[in-house]
Amino acid sequence: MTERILIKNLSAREDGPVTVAGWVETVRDQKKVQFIVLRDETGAVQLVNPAVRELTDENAGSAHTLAVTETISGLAHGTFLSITGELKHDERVKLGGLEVKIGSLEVAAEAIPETPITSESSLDKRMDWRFLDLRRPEQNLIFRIQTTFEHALRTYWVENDFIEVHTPKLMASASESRAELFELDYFETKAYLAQSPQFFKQMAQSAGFGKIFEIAPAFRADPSFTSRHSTEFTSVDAEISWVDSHEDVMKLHEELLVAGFTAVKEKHGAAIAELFGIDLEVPTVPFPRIPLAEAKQIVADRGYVIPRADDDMDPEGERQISAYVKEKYGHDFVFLTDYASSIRPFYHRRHEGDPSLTNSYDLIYNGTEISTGAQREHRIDVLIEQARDKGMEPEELEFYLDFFRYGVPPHGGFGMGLARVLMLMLQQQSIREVTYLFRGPTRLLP
Ligand code: AMO
Repeated sequence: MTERILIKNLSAREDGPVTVAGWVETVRDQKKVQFIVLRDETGAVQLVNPAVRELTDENAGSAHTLAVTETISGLAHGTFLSITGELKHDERVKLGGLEVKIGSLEVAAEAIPETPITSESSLDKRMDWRFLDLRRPEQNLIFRIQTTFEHALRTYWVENDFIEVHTPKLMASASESRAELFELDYFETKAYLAQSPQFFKQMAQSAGFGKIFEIAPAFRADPSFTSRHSTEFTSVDAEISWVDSHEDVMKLHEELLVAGFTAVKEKHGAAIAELFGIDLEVPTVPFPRIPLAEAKQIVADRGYVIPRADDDMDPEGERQISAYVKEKYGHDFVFLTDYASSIRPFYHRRHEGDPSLTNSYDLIYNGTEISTGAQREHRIDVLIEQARDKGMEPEELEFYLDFFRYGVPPHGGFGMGLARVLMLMLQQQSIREVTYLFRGPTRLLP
């Protein structure tokens, strides 16, 4: 293992010998001196080499230095190298106030000189060369933030007695709807890629697990090319027993988000401000809650009429209601609640006195949906009736209905798109920017 010092730790070290390793960001090859900006996963540092261009009588012992100079002259952008040299703090150096004078240099992996992408390249082109695109500090930060965010959620869950489950992604039936379903050959039969862990989250309630979570891939055969859809995404899911209504699920949801945002702000707040120009806000609880019907009215009063009146909020409606909530409550989040049964899946519990409405919500963050949650229907006879009502044959759902035949306590939960949270948190234009490797209708590579 190369003994190396992370570049971010150099500033705290005293002047003296160090080894650093990373890839070449720039080379300035001047007549008398050469500069390399070397980057690793934590930062960038200037390396300097007094150029020895030819061997003379005076520098007869400098064959090694001559070789280093020649190597640097031939370095391509992106080449991985490690160097050992002398660290020197010098406030005149713009980059971090320090530089390392190269003693020895080892090229670990050469890059070909043609750079396929530049800062001007299109998003699609950058996706073609994602591994190079990911070398940018902004990209590196995104995945550090994702790590911190997920860790904070897990810490919350572990401290609150949740069990982590890993549910299968190969299924015998659809989990959300027959639309947007990937079907594949599975030996003598067909299988489907899980659109959500929905049924297995609910199964855990019958298994007596009480509170569970999962962070895992979900698949949707969605042919659209929007900035917020992918055919494979990471779904953050939780499900808990003994809820009285969707209100209990919303409480859990907002507490979790506060835990996640607090951790991200603490650890990366300064870097987010520096690289994205954003002063990240940790949301306050409770998040505003607005019944969907009321939200549509608010949006209509602002002059935007959702094209199909009985439909879900559309993207423009989501932007409008978020703008309203920001103006009125100064909040970036809003729960839209009590969706119509007609636009919700059969497993959502309906209102006691009004079965046209459900105990459900969507969570909107800065103008875009990041999550759906609900109390579930746990009474088998009502559940079967609701499935029929949606044109489903209970026979197709036997394995699922069996959970309820043996008892499932009242429960509820939510599913949240991880990339959507990151995209909106960091004000990115597309989930492609915050997805390690995006999958869409025309993208299966790299
Ligand atoms: P829903 O279908 O609304 O609900 O999905 C939950 C959340 O997952 C994210 N999401 C997506 N992200 C990227 N690309 C997609 N194609 C995509 N589709 C969904 C969104 C969305 O809000 N079983 C329910 C959840 C539950 O009730 O527990 C479900 O899957 O952020």
